[in-house]
Amino acid sequence: MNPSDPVVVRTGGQLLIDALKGHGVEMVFGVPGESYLAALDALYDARDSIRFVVCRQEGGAADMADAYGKLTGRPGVCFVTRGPGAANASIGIHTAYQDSTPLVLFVGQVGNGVVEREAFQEIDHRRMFGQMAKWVAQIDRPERVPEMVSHAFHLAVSGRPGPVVLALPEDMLRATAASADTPRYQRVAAHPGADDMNRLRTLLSQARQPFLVLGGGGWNAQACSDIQAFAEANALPVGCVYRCQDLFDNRHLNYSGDISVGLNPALERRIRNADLLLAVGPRLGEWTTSHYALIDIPRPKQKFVHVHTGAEELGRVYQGDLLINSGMPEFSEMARRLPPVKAEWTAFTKAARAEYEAWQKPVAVPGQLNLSEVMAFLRERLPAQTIVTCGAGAYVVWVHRFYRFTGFRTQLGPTSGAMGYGVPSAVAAKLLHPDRPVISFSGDGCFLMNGQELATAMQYDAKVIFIVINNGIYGTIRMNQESHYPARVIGTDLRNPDFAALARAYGLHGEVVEETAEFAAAFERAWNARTAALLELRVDPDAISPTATLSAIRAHALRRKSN
Ligand SMILES: Cc1ncc(C[n+]2csc(CCOP(=O)(O)OP(=O)(O)O)c2C)c(N)n1
Ligand SMILES: [Mg+2]
Repeated sequence: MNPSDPVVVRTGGQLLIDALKGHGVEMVFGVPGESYLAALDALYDARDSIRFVVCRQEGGAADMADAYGKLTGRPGVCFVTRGPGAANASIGIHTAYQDSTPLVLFVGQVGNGVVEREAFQEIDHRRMFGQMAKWVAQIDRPERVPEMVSHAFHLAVSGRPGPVVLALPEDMLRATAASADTPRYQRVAAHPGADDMNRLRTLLSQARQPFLVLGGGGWNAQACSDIQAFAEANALPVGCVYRCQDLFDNRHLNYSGDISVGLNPALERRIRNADLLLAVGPRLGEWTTSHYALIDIPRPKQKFVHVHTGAEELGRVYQGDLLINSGMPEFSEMARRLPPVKAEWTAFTKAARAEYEAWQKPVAVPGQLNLSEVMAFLRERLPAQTIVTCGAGAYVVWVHRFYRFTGFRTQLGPTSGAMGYGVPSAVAAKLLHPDRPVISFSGDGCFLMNGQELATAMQYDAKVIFIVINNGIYGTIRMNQESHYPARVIGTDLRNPDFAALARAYGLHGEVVEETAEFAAAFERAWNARTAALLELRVDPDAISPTATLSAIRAHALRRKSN
């Protein structure tokens, strides 16, 4: 409906779906529930403009909505039922919160007439999602649907982007009202002031070893291109934080690596010895800062400039010489226009790049299948527009260290370290970008947290290549177990299904790869398969990380204990 059309009587469900249309939504993810049948019925009428992607578990649906939000910068939309559906979806809401992803979760709710009786599947979603979302509300009256959906969309994208939850009592969805639609939402963002930019330029001109750190949410392709121009004009070395490597083309000569788990010691030295740290976008969380040890708290020893989309984040952990509250596109555009300083650190920037390239050379590992070689192959083989997704596990370190992300939104991964993200995010990416190759990485543990979404890939013909790195253990936890409690293994051994056969049961192409030399041909078969494909890579559990084997970690810990 057009906002200027005469107001007609509609159900709450119709008002809701018309509001989504008005905000430009064209794809939503969900698992149905009887609590929101009236909204589903309105989606039936809107089926030509809004695609409802039906998923197999709400955790998968919420992860897909998160991936959609990351890829488009517009709120990903997810529909789930009350109580159990909402509980399943919560992992994706938490991820969206930590990743600053715009997302709106709609939860069918018990009717207003029975609320607070602990009716069937009833839970107060405001309390349930209180700490996980920017705003949680319940729309009790149909006439307020347009207003509250508009508020939700504004909030999801503005300031520090994030998730919003709206509960929908089922009687409200069926009740009628004559409310007008609202116009489409707008994003609200702060801009840096002229003084901020002057001060930044002064600090830069006084530096000898500056370092630019990129991260966080709220970026878009233009902002990335602007920040690249700024880095080039000032010859700045650039690092990207955990899960944000795609904010800067890793092939670019100013790129010097990711600042996250498995940090290159040479890069760590560069950051410690920098005299100016310019952090644009990241919160500088625990995984980025080697458990808050990399940068001094509360006052970094380097001159410190922090730019963030949320005013509340500035000064939260790190005090600075210059704190700028700004959207990423707004800051990056101003940075591009800043007259460059005379950069006397070109040698520093080149050296940082040389260290990154050395760090990317494949390493020797125990076993027949070497993940560093596999990543080196994929680095050459995959086209630049490829999207690579990961969940959480030790396997991710191989991807981060040996692959090269080629620019904005070629990477999807949860800053929250939520396992199970790699499969659903890849399905959403492929549905959104059918022409771009999508490669999904999961560990054997990670995969089974959302492997059911292979069915969604099959149902919608999303031709993803799923790569499962099977080491037979919850490797990350085993590694920590051996390091803190050596030779006392508990709860980390896995007896796995035949993943390739499982993929075939879903109707996909599935193969097992046991040796490095077999990978290239298997990959080409997966690439050329008619359907999505799954490659199960069997790796030696001892090859837990590129820097240490599991047995060495155990031996070292035992020695430490006996001393
Ligand atoms: C949802 C969730 N549950 C538990 C964890 C804790 N955790 C982090 S990594 C990991 C093991 C991952 O195992 P796998 O996917 O096999 O990868 P590997 O570490 O073996 O490479 C676990 C259990 C988590 N991060 N997320
Ligand atoms: Mg594993």
